[in-house]
Amino acid sequence: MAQENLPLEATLVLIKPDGLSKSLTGNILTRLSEAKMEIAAAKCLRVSRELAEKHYRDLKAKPFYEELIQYILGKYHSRKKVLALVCVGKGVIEKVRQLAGATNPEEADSVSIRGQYGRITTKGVYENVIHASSNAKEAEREIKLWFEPDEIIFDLYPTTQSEVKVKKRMWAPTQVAISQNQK
Ligand code: IDP
Ligand code: MG
Repeated sequence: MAQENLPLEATLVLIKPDGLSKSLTGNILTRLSEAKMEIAAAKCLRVSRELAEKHYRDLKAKPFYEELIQYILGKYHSRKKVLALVCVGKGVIEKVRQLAGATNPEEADSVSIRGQYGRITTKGVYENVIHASSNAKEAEREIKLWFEPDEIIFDLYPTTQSEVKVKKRMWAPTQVAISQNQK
């Protein structure tokens, strides 16, 4: 199908802890931008167990589930974080799946991101560098799970207004040395 006829879509991309540990961020972002998709949101975060479980809720019964959760939490890597992106473009869901390659890195096309940089660990985890939403329904669910409306530069989905009283951390009015201490 010609590119112009494809529907405008949004997809969630995660550069997983192995991708960050292997310094693949630049490479992956280059591939995404060369494929003419726009980054509409990005953040680097430590994944909580709750978020990991919600993200992988459909895989709970799988034998590799616990290892998968440990993997996305960064327990097996020096970089205990994930880079989460929302990519927007025509036919972007399938395009990013193609760039990512097959789930099993040993079966993935050798020029795909997973084929080039993924591996299967001795524990049997598919360390496949990148997550990409599999269809429009999943993309919506995942984007809403990882991002709040105001973190995305486009209004992708309908929003509502609600007044909430929240306690949140603010910058303290002092100047101190940068700390990488974990919370
Ligand atoms: P996908 O990431 O290609 O959409 P899913 O089936 O949604 O594949 O699985 C989510 C993640 O779980 C995969 O990216 C991979 O890290 C891991 N995974 C999937 N299937 C297996 C498996 O059979 N063994 C080990 N890990 C797996
Ligand atoms: Mg999937």
